[in-house]
Amino acid sequence: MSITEINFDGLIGPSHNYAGLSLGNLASSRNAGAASYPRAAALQGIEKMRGNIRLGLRQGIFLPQWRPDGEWLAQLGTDISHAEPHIRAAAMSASSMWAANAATVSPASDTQDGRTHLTVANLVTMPHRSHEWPQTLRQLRIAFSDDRAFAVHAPIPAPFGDEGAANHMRLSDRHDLPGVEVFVYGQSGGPFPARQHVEASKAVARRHGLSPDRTLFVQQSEQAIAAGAFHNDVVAVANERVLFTHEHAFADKDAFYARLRQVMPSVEIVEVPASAISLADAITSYLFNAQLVTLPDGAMALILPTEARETPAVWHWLEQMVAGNGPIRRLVPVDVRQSMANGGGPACLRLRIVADPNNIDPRFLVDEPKLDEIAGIVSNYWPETIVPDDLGDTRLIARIEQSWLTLVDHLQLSGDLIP
Ligand code: SUG
Repeated sequence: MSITEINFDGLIGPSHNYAGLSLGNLASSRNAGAASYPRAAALQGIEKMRGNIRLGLRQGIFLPQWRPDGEWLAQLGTDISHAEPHIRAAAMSASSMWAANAATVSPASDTQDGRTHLTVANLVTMPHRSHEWPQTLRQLRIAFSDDRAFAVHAPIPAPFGDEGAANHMRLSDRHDLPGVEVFVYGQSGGPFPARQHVEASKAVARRHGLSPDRTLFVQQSEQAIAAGAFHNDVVAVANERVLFTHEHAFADKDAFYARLRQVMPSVEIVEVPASAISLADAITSYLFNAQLVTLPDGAMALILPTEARETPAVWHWLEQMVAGNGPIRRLVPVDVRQSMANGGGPACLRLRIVADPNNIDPRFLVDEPKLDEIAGIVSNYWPETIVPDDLGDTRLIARIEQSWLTLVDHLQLSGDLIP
C-alpha cells in the first residue's frame, strides 16, 4: 500500500465563459461580459497538470459537466431556449472546473473507520454553483467506488452553505500520518456573502468521524471576505506541517495559532504581514491560491499564478522568503489566466486526496500521454471563444455538447456519466 497525495484537477469545460455570476469574487465581476477562450483555458489547465507531473507529483482529473444542465432547468420549469439570460448563464457555467469546491476530503489516517471520507459540497450560496453537486457526486462515486477504502457522502442539506476543500486545511507531519483538520467558516463578509457556514463544517467533521481534539473550527475574518477572499484558500494554504497565511486571514489569529501550536507543536506558521503585502495585493496576485506541495526530494514548492510575479511587492516578498531559511524553497509560476479571470487560481483548480492510487478508478488518473490525448480533443472540439451574450446560440450549444461527448467517450466513461 502506498499512501500518497494526488491532486485532481477539474478539466476546464467547453462552456467556460465570463457571465459575472459570483458576487464577492472581484475577478468574476470585473470580467463580466468579456470574451472567454475555452480552448486556451483548458490547455492552460492541462499544462499545469503536466508541469506538476514533471515535478514528480501524482495527478488525477475530474471531467467537465454536461452543459447546459437541462435537469436543473427542468426543475425550474424551463429549458435552455426559454430560460431568462441569468438562468441560462447559470445553466451553462463551467464552474465545476474549480475542483477545490467539489468536496471536503479527510484521509483515512484522520477518520474513525480508517477510510478516506469525501463529502460533496452543496455550493448553495451561488445559483450557478448550486446545481454542480449531482454530477460531481456521480464522478466521485465512480472514482472512489472502492468502499473498503472510501466513503463518499451526499451534500449537507441547505441552507447550510458548504464550499468544500476551499475552506478546509489539513496539517500533519507527513501526509500518511494522523493530521489536524482546520475548517474555516465565514460569519459576515461585509457587502459580500459568507459562503461557508459553520454548521456545514461541523456536520462534515462529524460525518467523517474526525477526532474532536484534532479538529478546529476557525472563523475567517470579515475583512478578508469584504476584500474579495470569498474562500479561505484565497488567503491561506497548508501542507504537511506548514501553514502559509496572510496576517488578516482569520478573525482571531492569535487564538487560532495558539490552539494549532497546542495540538500540533511541530507546526510552522509562515505569516505574510499586511505591511509587506496588503490584502488587496494578495487578492489581485492570488499568491496564497497556490498549490503548496512537497516535492520528491522533500523540499516544499509553491505552484502559484504568474500574476504573483507581476505584482512587485508580492514577488519581492516571495523571493526573500525562498532565499531565507524557511520551509518553502521553490516558486513555480503557472499560467492559468483564463481561470484566474473568473477568480480561480492554481489551488482552486485542484482537489487534494491523500490515498493509495491503486484504490482509485484509473480512468480518473492521468500521465503525460493521456494528457496529450485530452489536449488533442480539446484542440479539435472546444470552442475558441464565447461571449456571454451568445450563450443561447444553438450552434454553440451543439458544439459544447459534442465536445463533452467526445471526451467522455474517449475516456470510456460514457456508460457511467451520460445523463
Ligand atoms: O465560486 N468563480 C468561482 C471561483 C472559485 C474559486 N475556487 C476557490 N477559491 N477554491 C466562484 O466564485 C465565476 C463564474 C462566473 O462569473 O461566470 C465563478 O463561479
